[in-house]
Amino acid sequence: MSVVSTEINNDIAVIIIDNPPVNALSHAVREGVSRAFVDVEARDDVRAIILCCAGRTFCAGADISEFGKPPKSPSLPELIDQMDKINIPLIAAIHGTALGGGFELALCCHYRILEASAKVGLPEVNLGLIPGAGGTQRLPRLIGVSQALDMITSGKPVSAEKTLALKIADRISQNNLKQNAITFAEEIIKNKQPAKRVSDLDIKDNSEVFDIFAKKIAARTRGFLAPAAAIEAVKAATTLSFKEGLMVEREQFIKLVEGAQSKAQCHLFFAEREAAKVPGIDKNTAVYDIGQVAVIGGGIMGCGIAVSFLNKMFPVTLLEISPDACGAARQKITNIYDSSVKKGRITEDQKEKMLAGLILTCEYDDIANADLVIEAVFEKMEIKKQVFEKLDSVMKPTAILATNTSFLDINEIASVTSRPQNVLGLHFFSPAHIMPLLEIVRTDHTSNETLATALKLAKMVGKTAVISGVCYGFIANRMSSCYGREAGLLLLEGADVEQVDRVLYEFGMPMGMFTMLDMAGIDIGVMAREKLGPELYDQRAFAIHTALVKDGNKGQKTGAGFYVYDGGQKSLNPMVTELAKIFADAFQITRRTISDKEIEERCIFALINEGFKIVEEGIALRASDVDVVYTSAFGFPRYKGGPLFYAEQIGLDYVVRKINEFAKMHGERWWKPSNLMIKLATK
Ligand code: 3H9
Repeated sequence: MSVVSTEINNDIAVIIIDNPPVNALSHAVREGVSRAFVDVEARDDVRAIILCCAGRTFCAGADISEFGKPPKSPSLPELIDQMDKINIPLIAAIHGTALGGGFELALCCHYRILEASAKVGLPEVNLGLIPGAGGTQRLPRLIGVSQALDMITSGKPVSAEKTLALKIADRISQNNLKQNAITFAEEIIKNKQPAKRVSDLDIKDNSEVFDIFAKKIAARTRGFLAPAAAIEAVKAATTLSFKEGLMVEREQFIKLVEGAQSKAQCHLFFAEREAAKVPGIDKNTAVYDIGQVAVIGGGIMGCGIAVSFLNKMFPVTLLEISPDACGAARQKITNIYDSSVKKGRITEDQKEKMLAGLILTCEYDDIANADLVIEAVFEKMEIKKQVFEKLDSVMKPTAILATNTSFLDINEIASVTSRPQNVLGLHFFSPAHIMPLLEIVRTDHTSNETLATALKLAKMVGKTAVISGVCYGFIANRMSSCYGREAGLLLLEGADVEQVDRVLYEFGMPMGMFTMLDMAGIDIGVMAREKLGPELYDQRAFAIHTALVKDGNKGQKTGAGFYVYDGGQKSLNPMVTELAKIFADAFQITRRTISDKEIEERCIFALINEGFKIVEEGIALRASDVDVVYTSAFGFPRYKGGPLFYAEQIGLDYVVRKINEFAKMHGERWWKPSNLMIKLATK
């Protein structure tokens, strides 16, 4: 069956793209649309052409899986060039999302009608690219340079309502898009409205805007090449002819699509979707209906989790131990919403609607009918077991019992229930209502139905789900503790806090290790390690942390940690250098000058090695899942594709060689290379 068809309705041709699931502009689609235009233009009875899509959405852009393969004509720019020469009025009828090349097709049409729920956008920056089929030249002509820069460099889609205000849309369709598009076309024909090309519109030279805009987005886009390239291309739209501007756009696009960043970001695009695919679970696996959600514990995590569900209009009952604790939890949740209103993310009305779904209680009986309960109480096995015993006795038989534990053995937690098949980990990251990752931890007994329900739920609440097996720290925190261990050891060996932080920041992490610890509170890790046996961590690496906390230096919240915070000024805490010398002596570590390269490789290769071990042990289903976890949970630079993708790019044989060197220098306890990595390196 052809992916493009044409219907003739009197003097209106309707070209329909039908390439499930998202009408990506594959070669077959481009060829089909191109031929359809030729055929329609050859007729003498067609006076308007509608371009629309079947299925759930308008085109979601170029077919990303074709990037890196030999180009096949007609390319998208060739197709759009062909469309720009058509003199019959062209109308794009948009439902779902018109993204990237899909939106560029619509921008090349002369008129646009959008379904009220539709969105349009140019998300190419998320793939390390810029729009490559005229988007950087047409959009600023249509909506002005500032708005276009915003849309192109943020990649965020805009609503139909906004497209009307921006004059991207000529009309909004409340229902029956196709019929409304035909009515619109009839009006255009009747009024003899011309073929209104965006490429013919004037554009104002706005030279002063670009530098200001580049500065405004500098922090957010640090390290990414695409946003600066997008600014260059839009600038060309203001200084050059349309045709010359297209050439600048093309040049930038090709440079990016052939570069490492785009390959890394496209890897993550597919990895994030692959992560939700679990062998043995498919669309036929039964899922439980989740209507009511309960959360146990109104701390920061519990409240953030509650907000994640309230945001999607799930009724949530939050259980706390006393009326005072209930009041405090309600206040925390209200504060989160107040801050969202203040930032303009939601309206007061939306806040009220979401908060209306919240019930606070101290009685387990009040949550007995919930379909899902997520426990977020103190991180102590005895307490968690008590909670799960209670949940097992009160919750309805089909309820899913989830724990938000970051480290504890969920098999052990599940063992106190009579329904271990319904127990799993739902590990959110703080702040839970903002961070995109959800680690779904499968125990030895979690049923496929429970897992499939969790995967579906993750999608419903807008989280990127990754499945992890049970191990200490699961995927994210197990990797992170290796990274933290090396940073801590480096301090004893002679590096200073600022050097380690600078190197990691320059590598592309959002902040250095010690800045992060100061922000989060050093005491959290110190408390967690108190319960661990020495076999699970390197006491030397965290000796400074413990000593700092003992002295009341817990980080930013106490005015001092690894740094001292004085009226907004941050400086190195001299105590840390002293402690480093004392502990180096105590552990017989010789202090030396440490190069930036060693700091980077010690911290990053520790992550990589642990990541491969996690795959080797079957804790993660695949290497790309590890990449998704570390980019989503800890800000590993997306333009490097995640730790394991990055390792492949720099050469696995090199990484193995360095790890062997580290093993010789520092012992095999932490530096035994993963067998899987060795195997892959010698392939
Ligand atoms: C571009 O357009 C460049 C041009 O400027 C210039 C060219 C010269 N290609 O996300 P979902 C697959 S760059 C190929 O789960 P949803 C996806 O992998 C492109 N495949 O659905 C998945 O496959 P599977 C700019 C694609 O409903 C399936 O479709 N466009 C593409 O949650 C369902 O996807 C973008 O960056 C694609 N373009 O969300 C938009 N898109 O089932 C990227 C999706 O085997 N797409 N697939 O795992 C999206 O943002 C979301 O997919 C969308 C739907 C919002 C559309």
